[in-house]
Amino acid sequence: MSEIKNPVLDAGQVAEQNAKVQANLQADYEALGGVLSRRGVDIDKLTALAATFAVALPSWAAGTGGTRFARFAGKGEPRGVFEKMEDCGVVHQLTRVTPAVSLHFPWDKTDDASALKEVANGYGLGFDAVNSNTFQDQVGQEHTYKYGSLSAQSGAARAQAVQHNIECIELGKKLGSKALTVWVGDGANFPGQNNLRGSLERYLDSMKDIYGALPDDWNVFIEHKLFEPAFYATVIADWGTSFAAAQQLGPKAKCLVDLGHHAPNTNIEMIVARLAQFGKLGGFHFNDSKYGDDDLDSGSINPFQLFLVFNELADAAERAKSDNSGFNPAYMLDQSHNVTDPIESLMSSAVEVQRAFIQAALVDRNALRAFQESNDVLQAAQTLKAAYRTDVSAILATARVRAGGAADPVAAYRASGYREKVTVARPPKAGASSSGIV
Ligand code: RM4
Ligand code: MN
Ligand code: MN
Repeated sequence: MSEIKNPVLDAGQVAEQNAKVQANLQADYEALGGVLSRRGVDIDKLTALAATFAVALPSWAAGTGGTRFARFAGKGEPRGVFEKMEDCGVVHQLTRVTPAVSLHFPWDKTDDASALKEVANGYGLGFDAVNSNTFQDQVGQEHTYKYGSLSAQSGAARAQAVQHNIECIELGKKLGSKALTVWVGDGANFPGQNNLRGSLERYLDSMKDIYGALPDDWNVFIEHKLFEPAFYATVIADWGTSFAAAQQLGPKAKCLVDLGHHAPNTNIEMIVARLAQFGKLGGFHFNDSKYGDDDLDSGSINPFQLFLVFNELADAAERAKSDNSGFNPAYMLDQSHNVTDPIESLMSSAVEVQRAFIQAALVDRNALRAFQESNDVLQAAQTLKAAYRTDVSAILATARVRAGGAADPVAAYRASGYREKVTVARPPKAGASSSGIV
């Protein structure tokens, strides 16, 4: 992980906060170390593993989000991409698990990519997948996306959407990104509005043009979503369609799983297992959800589901290791913060995802396999629960402190007075791109 040459917050102050809780943390770590050693697990190895974990931040989540009804702006919101990077810098400085940002164009468009890269690097940040946006019209845009973008009936609208995606790749190349994520809201609100097969054919034709513009070492991630804004039929509604599209396009095309983009009760961990099995798992947008694309903080509603997703990822990683096939899905957050401070939500979500990663690493896979083989259903289920029930907070906090981060990121953030400071430094500016999801 690259070092933080230009920390946003005063490093001395973070260390001071850590010192206050160091004795308690040490005691918790030793106690947990004892529990784990009885299970044959070396706590320091797990802590070292925690330090390897990374999840990218969504630039659009640094501002306060909103709903279909309203947006209640927060104080000191970032007014452009440079200020978004500064906020992401805070998240990374305190958590040390978010060394990259996923940008969204044209919201984050800049004429000075090298300046952006330099500023980001100073905060220890690089760039993960870039996201295109053809789900809303932009000022001065020639053709509307009201009736679709990559799948629109209008050839001119389709060409414009393709062009925008190619432009995203160009911008991403300048920043060091290696992937483009494509989510389109295309679909129909009424039966009969679209020819269901024709829409997907047009989408695939457009995607072929985008695919053709990918550099050799890039991927394109296809993000499915069940519904919204198309309420009757969405073109890329599910992982099956996403998978078929990725197959048609070629090896650089993979599927992206946004946890909130499924019907309630969908078995998402099984989708993850299927995509991994067939080499098409590109990455994730982590968030949590109760009903739909709620974009709530990761692990806030259903942490067990998050754990089960990571359990499948651990299984896939183990298999890839044994056959040397390489397994490296992109981890990104995708959330909308309507009632919390976005920086606090991003920090706690990043830690929750890291927690699921470490809990999944605690699963005794040999025991699980043996219980599965002997059809000992109860003990197989208990093996997963034993890992899930383990409170690994002391491991995560120790990994953060060892890496220079905060034992308690939210407490350190509040003590820093950062929000108060940016509230003064960032008076609202007309036309500022504060938030993506409204
Ligand atoms: C969508 C989807 C995309 C994100 C937008 C802002 O629902 O999740 O990933 O780019 O929201
Ligand atoms: Mn998403
Ligand atoms: Mn979404």
